Amino acid sequence: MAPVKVRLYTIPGSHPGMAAQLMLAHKRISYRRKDLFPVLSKGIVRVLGFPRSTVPAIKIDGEKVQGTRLIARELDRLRPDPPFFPAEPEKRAAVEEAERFGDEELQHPIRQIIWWAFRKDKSPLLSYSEGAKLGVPIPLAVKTAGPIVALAAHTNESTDENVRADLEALGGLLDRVDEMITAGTLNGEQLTAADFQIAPSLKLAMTMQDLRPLIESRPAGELVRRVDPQIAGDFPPIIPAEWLEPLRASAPAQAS
Ligand SMILES: N[C@@H](CCC(=O)N[C@@H](CS)C(=O)NCC(=O)O)C(=O)O
Repeated sequence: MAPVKVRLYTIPGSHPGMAAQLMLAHKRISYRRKDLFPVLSKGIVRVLGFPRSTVPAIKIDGEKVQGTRLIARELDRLRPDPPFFPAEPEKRAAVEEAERFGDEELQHPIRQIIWWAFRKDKSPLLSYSEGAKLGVPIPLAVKTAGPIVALAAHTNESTDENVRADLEALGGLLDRVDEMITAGTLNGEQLTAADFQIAPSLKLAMTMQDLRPLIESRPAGELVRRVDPQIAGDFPPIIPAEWLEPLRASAPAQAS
């Protein structure tokens, strides 16, 4: 296998960024990681020549690949073993649908909720920056993060109204994850691109003390423990109790 030179551009704590790191590790591809500041990342990845403004973005031997789903396919092409998708067409279609769900339906509400929380309270930011390589002292970066947090919350439309709606819908999204686990599409014998897509979103949500107990006891929590996305952070309770009511009500009954 010819060695490849891989450079990953991400943001500390980014859940899709963690998906890319998990996929690279699964394929045993070594890479150099460049952490970017949220919001500023948008301009930087464009200046680097990527077609869109999002991370993860990777350069593989100079070739630019952006977005978790494209990255999964490119890594699978480069290193077919272990595969990210089942060979059997029906099973592959189910995994691809799970991966799409993770990317298009689960990823963004979690992003909106976490930026909403940081806008209310920046003090937990330091815990999320563990291991970050931003090129400046992390305590300084955190201290001066106010405008970046405000902009990130604004561009992600992390309004009270949207976050309340996200929390109302979250129980249904978690049910979908649990169903896909029960069906063997997620957390099956071999981990797939869908597991690597979904587990980091769940993990980021579980950094919030408000959400952690409502996820960790589900099958979704088992998936997170197995995949073990390295997203640091601990957010003390901040979500109004009434906003959590629908999610609490939708939680599966605990076995006694
Ligand atoms: N859903 C895409 C995009 C990921 C995404 O939106 N990443 C965020 C950070 S978590 C970002 O780069 N936001 C900047 C922007 O929206 O321009 C993927 O899975 O690659």
